[in-house]
Amino acid sequence: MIKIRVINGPNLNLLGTREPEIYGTLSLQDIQKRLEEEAAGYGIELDFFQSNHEGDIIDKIHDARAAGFSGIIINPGAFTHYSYAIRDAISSVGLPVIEVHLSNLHAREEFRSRSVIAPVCKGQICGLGADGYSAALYVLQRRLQS
Ligand code: CA2
Repeated sequence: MIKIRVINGPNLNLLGTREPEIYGTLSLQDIQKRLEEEAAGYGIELDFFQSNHEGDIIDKIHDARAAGFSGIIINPGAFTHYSYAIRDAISSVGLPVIEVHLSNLHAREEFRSRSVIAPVCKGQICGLGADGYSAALYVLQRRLQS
């Protein structure tokens, strides 16, 4: 069975508690449940992870290949804009990675429109709320199952 790892970065554990106009009303647990249902429909196993710590996120990326994952969906949170360490981990893992953001990075503060992660990913989805995760899962399963 194909396995996909979903990694969420700092502060995303607070989803659904504040700033619903930017991030929507779903909690991270809601998003996880939805994605797990969709993954089950595709016959895919999902590992859903959130951390506020850069090193823990890097460890999950490093470990993904050995643990049998075929692809990664990542919302690196604010690390998106400055973590060369996460970027290096992604470029060394040798798995397809899709970057997802709930909000439209290009409609916000200028610093958010730059991702240091996007160049080492297959693609970036932003501004579509929780549907962005579903879109990333759809694309990965389509590519991995063909
Ligand atoms: O739009 C996204 O998904 C972001 O990755 C979310 C990050 C932000 O730093 C990125 O620029 C874009 C922040 C997530 C913080 O989420 C909160 C949700 C509710 C209350 C407080 C924070």
